[in-house]
Amino acid sequence: MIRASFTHLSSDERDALGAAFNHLWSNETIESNAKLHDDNFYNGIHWGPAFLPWHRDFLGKLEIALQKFDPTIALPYWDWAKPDAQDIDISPWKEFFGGRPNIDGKFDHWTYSRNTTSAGWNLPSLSDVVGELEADSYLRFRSLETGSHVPAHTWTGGTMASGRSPLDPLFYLHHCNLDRLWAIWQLNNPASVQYEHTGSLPSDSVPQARVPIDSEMIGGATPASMLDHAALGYTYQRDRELEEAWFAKNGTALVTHVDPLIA
Ligand SMILES: [Cu+2]
Repeated sequence: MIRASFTHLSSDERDALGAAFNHLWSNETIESNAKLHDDNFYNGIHWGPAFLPWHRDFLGKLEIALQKFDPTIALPYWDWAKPDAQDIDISPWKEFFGGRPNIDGKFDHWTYSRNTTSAGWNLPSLSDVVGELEADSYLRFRSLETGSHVPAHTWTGGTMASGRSPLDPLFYLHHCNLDRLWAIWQLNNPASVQYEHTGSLPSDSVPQARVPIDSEMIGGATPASMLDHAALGYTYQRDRELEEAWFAKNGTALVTHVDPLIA
């Protein structure tokens, strides 16, 4: 499956995605995701090395659940560094996610809330993303947990800024974009150590998130089993704007997708 940018979905694809998400709301998968995430918020899934592989596993399980309902679905990503993705009260965001008041979207009956304004937060820019992708080690790259990861939660506000953030469908598209950036970092740094639980960042405040590569994270997956996204059954769409922004700054090529034959 190829995970695409939300803004690139056709209206039929959006309808299918909305129906599948609503199925997971009805069967309480969304509620159990919110509970799992909230219960373990300070227990090994954030503020440490396991942040990226744990969320990759969490999204992978969600995507499989969506596909059980409709096998044609791939989880899309919220490419918040692009100008057409920085306002959720315009099309196609509004009619899907309901905008900030969560009205007239596909999830009006869900129980998440959002702030009425961005409260002064800005979503990351392409140049912020390029800067994060310049990291020369897993340790430095995973500092995006306190970088690009934060604004989509706080800019959206409400439920998204809480431990129960998986109650807002935007959560999954936001984390899908982070997962995509991790995949891009991996594709461009194949010679780097791909995961290390040693080494620390100032934000490493949860010892349980220092999961060794072959040990189980919350939910049972190991970091090792999460390192090859293509082996997990999905890839990402090519991102030419990001490639161009990288080239303009670094003068070298950035690979943004696995298969150069797939545009
Ligand atoms: Cu999280």
